[in-house]
Amino acid sequence: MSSQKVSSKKKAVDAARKRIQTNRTENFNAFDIATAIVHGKREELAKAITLIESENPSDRPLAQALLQEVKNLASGNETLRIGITGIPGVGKSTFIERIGLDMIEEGHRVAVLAVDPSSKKTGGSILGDKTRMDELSVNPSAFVRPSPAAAALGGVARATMEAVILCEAAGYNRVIIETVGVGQSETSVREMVDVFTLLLIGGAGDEVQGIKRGIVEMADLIVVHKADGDRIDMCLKTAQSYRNSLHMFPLPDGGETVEVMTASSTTGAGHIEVRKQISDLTMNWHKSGFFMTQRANQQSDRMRSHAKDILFDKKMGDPSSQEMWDDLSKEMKSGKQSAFSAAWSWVYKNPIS
Ligand SMILES: Nc1nc2c(ncn2[C@@H]2O[C@H](COP(=O)(O)OP(=O)(O)O)[C@@H](O)[C@H]2O)c(=O)[nH]1
Ligand SMILES: [Mg+2]
Repeated sequence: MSSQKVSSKKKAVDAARKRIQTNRTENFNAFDIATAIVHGKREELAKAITLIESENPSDRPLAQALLQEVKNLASGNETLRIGITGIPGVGKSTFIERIGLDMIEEGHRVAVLAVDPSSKKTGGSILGDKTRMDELSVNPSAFVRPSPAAAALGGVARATMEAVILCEAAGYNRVIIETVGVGQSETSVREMVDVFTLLLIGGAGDEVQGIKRGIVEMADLIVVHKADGDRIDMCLKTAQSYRNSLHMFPLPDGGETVEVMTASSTTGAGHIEVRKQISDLTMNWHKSGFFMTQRANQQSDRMRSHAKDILFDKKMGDPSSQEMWDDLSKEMKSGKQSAFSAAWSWVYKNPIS
């Protein structure tokens, strides 16, 4: 190695060492919490998730420092993020409990998170009924976290994605996210998982299930659920009709056919097949490179959305901007300006010409 190269390498090492040292002193708490998380301390993980869910702006610097420390320390082992969606009552929680326990039996560690933007309104959470995940939530290889209480979907989605990162750093190599089927929440979960699974009820049409066509198109895998007892035939028929209609859709970006399967979480029927399909999809995506491409694209999208938030907050931080916001907002409400033109004027301090 030339002496020039040696000296530039030494400089890089010195710089890295200095960075670590400053992080240790300035963000001592973050470093300690991150270390505890990486060592699998559940209590610290739960506390850290509470911190990242906080809507208090003064908690953000520590939350960000913590996420950065976790990133520096985490092993980077392979993980899989699975999204489960479907209308309330379709059996998502029951399905997740069974698939979670089966994954643990296969040697995985499983974290379960929820995206439920309605939880603040109803005062509850979709995972609040722990009886449905009572076995999983006490399993030492599982971490079950109820929905964050943040009101706006944006806040819930950001907190959930950050919770995924923390759970993975804590060694949970399978992260399952449950979402209620209300409009935008599916889209935001789609953007944070590798495999997006839609649960359907046999015998009920799309309209009855409140399923929008767009959601069917987002799915990597469809499971007609509660296929047990006298519902089996109906579920098989529903599965067939979805298979027929999916022929008309283009293949998803990953290039793999969307399988429509039937399963019961009461009897366990179909669960082996569902797990196999999830692992086949993942394996094929790893081979084709789609797995990493999708994650990279998801990260770029998040960077963009963080940048939007940061820019907005930065501008709002200026008192004169805030005043202007209030004035424009009054004008808009009185019908003098459209929402777009008010926003434009606020950003450019000039009306649209
Ligand atoms: N027959 C049958 N009932 C189920 C199955 N899975 C869940 N259930 C029942 O469906 C109801 C709703 O389940 P839950 O998991 O809370 O649904 P979620 O709202 O989608 O999370 C509960 O009463 C479950 O016991 C299943 O595979 N077969
Ligand atoms: Mg549920």
